[in-house]
Amino acid sequence: LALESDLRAALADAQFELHYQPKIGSADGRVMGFEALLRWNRPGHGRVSPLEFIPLAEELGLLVPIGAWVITQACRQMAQWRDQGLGRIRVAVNLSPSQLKSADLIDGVRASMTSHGIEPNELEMEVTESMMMDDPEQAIATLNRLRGEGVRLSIDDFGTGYSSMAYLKRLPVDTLKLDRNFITGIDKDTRDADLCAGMIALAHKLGLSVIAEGVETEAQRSALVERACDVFQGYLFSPPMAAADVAAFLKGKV
Ligand code: G
Ligand code: G
Ligand code: NA
Ligand code: MN
Repeated sequence: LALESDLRAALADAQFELHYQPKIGSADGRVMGFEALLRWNRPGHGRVSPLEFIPLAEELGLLVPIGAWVITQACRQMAQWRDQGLGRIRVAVNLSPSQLKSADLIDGVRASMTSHGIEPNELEMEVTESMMMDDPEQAIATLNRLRGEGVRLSIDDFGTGYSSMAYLKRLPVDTLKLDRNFITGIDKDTRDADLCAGMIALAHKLGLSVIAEGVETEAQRSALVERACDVFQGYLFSPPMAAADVAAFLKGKV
């Protein structure tokens, strides 16, 4: 397959890039950090969305080395922003199931953080509930080790996974990210609104903060403020942007 051989060459040929989507504090509109989202500049095809290549990359075993690059690149970028005087900016990267199982994960994370002077709680990782399914004990052990390295953790796509509640009390996470599916109808559908309110109250009881993903409208934003959601992410504030645009974005916020 052309896609497969192209994907195998992409890492060595430096065709990957991270884009960054801001996370905005609900109380004051402050930028709390960014989520790093992978982009592939495939020769002859333009920019390819991860939806089109992540499943194949995972199947081919390429997401371990690609994911390691993502972690290193995020740390390098944080160091660059810091050295440019933008301050310490928190960045969250997405972890794949194979990465969570990889024996090299912890050492790689520690090496990336050390060589770029990343402090505890600056780097964040987003994991999904479905990543717990194969071997929950192993996954929880790895998450605890990541936490021990000073990595913040959040549960991505919360509420869509299998057996969410069972793991909530055992996962060493800081944040729940409410899946976009609950946010879409929050200003119109009372069931979505009640689900969000319930999940937010539950998270707060457990000492976790809550991010709403996919916030696109002012009506959704205010429905979420009313239900005490802590942080927002979505096109209402900004789509994911190139690293070079982050400085201007932050300037526009002050
Ligand atoms: O912007 P968006 O199209 O970027 O992302 C689509 C999907 O790809 C999302 O589910 C997102 O979590 C996933 N994704 C984006 N970047 C990465 C990455 O670096 N690693 C992994 N494992 N998934 C990613
Ligand atoms: O699975 P994960 O939550 O990491 O996926 C993030 C995905 O959501 C990325 O593809 C990102 O580009 C996309 N995204 C971010 N903000 C919005 C939004 O406001 N609306 C929609 N429809 N997608 C969004
Ligand atoms: Na994510
Ligand atoms: Mn998500």
